[in-house]
Amino acid sequence: MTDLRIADVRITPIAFRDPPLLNNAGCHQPFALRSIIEVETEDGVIGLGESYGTKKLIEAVEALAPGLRGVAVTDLNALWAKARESVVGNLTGYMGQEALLPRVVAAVEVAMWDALGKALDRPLCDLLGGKVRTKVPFSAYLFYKFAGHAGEEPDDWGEVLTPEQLVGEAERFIDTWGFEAIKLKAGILPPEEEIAGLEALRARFPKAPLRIDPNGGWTVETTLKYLPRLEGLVEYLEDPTVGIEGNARVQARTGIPLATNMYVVAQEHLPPNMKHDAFRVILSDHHYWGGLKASRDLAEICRIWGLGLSMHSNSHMGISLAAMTHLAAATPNLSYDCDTHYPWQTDEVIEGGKLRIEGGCVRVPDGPGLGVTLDRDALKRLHRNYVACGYTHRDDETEMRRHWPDWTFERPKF
Ligand code: GKR
Ligand code: MG
Repeated sequence: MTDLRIADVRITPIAFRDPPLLNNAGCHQPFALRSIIEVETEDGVIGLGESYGTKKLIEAVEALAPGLRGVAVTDLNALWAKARESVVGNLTGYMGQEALLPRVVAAVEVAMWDALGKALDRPLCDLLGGKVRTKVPFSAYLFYKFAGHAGEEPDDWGEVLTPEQLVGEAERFIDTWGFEAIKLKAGILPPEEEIAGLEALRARFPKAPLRIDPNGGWTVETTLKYLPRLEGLVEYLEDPTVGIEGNARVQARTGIPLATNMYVVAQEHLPPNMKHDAFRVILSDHHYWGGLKASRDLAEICRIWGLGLSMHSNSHMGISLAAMTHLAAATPNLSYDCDTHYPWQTDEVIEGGKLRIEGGCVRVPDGPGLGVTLDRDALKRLHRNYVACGYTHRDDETEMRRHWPDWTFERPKF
């Protein structure tokens, strides 16, 4: 075997339809952005990755790409070193280099792993430590939503703003995909209404593990006020309020584990988190933790320090889902069902269409590497969407005001 050196790195931005889902930052726009990364070796093996579709990320990967020529696909140290030079040297802006660097590394790193797996004819989970499970459980990710995008006809989910509508959404999720755990995205309606929604879900699904995620939308005082109704109702409470210290004040008053994908998002946040005992569950995400190797390292840190581990998501396609599934399959101490937005997306960029979710689980794809192949016609079509929609970043706040003109972003809000 050759030493699998990189000949070329390409990134293609794409956009796909996304429903008007609500969160503390506003409303999803009609199109979600993503990018598809290809790492091609000198032997012509092509590894795939998927990441964010923001202009900053795309420009950063494009700036890094030429410097990766000749680097072995196994050389993650070289990837980090070159990314550190490239990102620090060339980019500043709203997304600080600390946040951008691990995102840029992750975007390319997954494609390097995929190329290695394809060259060795081994599935990725074998290279990440070995498969401890053949299928990975995901949760039903419920959102409040508008009936349709501003100025458009209602979509086939319709409006979800009341407990009854929420139960209807959950029924469809569970009937179609068989999920067991249920997550509710919160921080939009007054907490009283959202907790009533959660209680309605409990009444309809007495055994389902439940979670609620206000994305820092509640004050400490509001969270403390509602703790008695959440005790015994949720398996974890995700980012109820703002910051490590604010959440530590909540954690000190409850046995419900607090979980985060907002305030422990890099290794340097772990020591203050342990010091303050803010979050007892980390929602990992290889897209911003620096890739699959860094996420395996994070899992080890969680194991050593006795933290629970679950997985965060954003709107995504099947390449990300395949990477999340391989990572989860190779992570022994994954203690909760993972998040995924995948059911909300109707489009796909891989051959064969959408990956199947059955019994709430995704089977680890067969085949080498990630086990998925790029559908080049779909890639072209979704790239045309990207050009046509003209977005350069996600803007939930502006989108929200198309529906509720007086709405303002506040965190905490309630
Ligand atoms: O898609 O609106 C959304 C979510 O709110 C997403 O942006 C979050 O990053 O799913 C995420 C979360 O768990 O916080
Ligand atoms: Mg969250």
